[in-house]
Amino acid sequence: MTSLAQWLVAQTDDAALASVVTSMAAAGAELATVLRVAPIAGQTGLAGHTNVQGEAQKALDVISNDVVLKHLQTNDAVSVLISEELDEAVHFENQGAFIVATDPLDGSSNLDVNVTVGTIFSVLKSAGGLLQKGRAQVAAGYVAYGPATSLVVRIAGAVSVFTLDDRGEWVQVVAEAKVPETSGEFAINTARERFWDAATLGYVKESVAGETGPARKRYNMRWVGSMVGDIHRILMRGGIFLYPLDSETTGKGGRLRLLYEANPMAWLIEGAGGLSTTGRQGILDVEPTGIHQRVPVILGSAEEVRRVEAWYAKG
Ligand code: P6P
Repeated sequence: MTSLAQWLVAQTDDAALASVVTSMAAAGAELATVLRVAPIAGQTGLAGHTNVQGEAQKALDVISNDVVLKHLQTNDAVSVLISEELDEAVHFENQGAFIVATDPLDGSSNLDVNVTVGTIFSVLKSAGGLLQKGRAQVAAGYVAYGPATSLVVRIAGAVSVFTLDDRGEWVQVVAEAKVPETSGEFAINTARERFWDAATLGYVKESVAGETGPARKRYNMRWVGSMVGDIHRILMRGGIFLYPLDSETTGKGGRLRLLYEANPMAWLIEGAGGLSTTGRQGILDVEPTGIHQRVPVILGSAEEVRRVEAWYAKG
């Protein structure tokens, strides 16, 4: 079985870039051990609790951010950390060649009910500055803390999947992940239907119509409520994830964050043969205006994304 270290050597001759992925993988492995026993330690996804010792409870979001920060600030290849948990970017003293943008614990509201959560990361060259289009990414990945702990990462081309073994080592389980071109599964929070635009409504109604509608195939719906959980399912067996702009999120630009949720996930999905769009343009082509900018996110199996794009093209 190929190890992460062996895979990295084959993927890039840039040892500094490889070390950034190694640092994020190490942070993920450490977080897996924390999350696995969090309920016993009296830790949940919510701040304000006191743990079994009656100590002030740090939210696991903050703990996760601290773990990522610890692993990156000791890596000379990293110059800046952008994190969902930090209002401002953290500029490290060294002049590392790379910037890391991360959501240290995406979906943390699911921790109380033991549903898959994840750590998402995006790697950019420091020379390009904090606000670069997603297409400029040089690496991206996520750790999914589920029944197994999975690391999904892309550097040069292929998207590879690793599983954390019982020795704490990452073992490759999929050399080149491929998002199936077609799918009969869509992921959207249907409770938001009253806020949807015509394109989203049209696509979902077509899908729900199944064999009786223009799609002429049966669909199923899945919504984990944790982006990493939904995206991993789509990466492994196809589907489409939609968090579109709607009448409630339009003032904020969307729900999900561009730099450390939409861009890394879009780069991974496209690297595995899928597509991504905001509905109006490719996610990876969005010109960032701020480190916590939000965007609409539609990504997954190419055929399904094209159907959504066709609805948007109708205007
Ligand atoms: P909703 C989790 O809070 C998150 O940011 C993503 O991980 C997830 O896909 C989405 O929000 C869930 O949103 O509106 O269904 O709670």
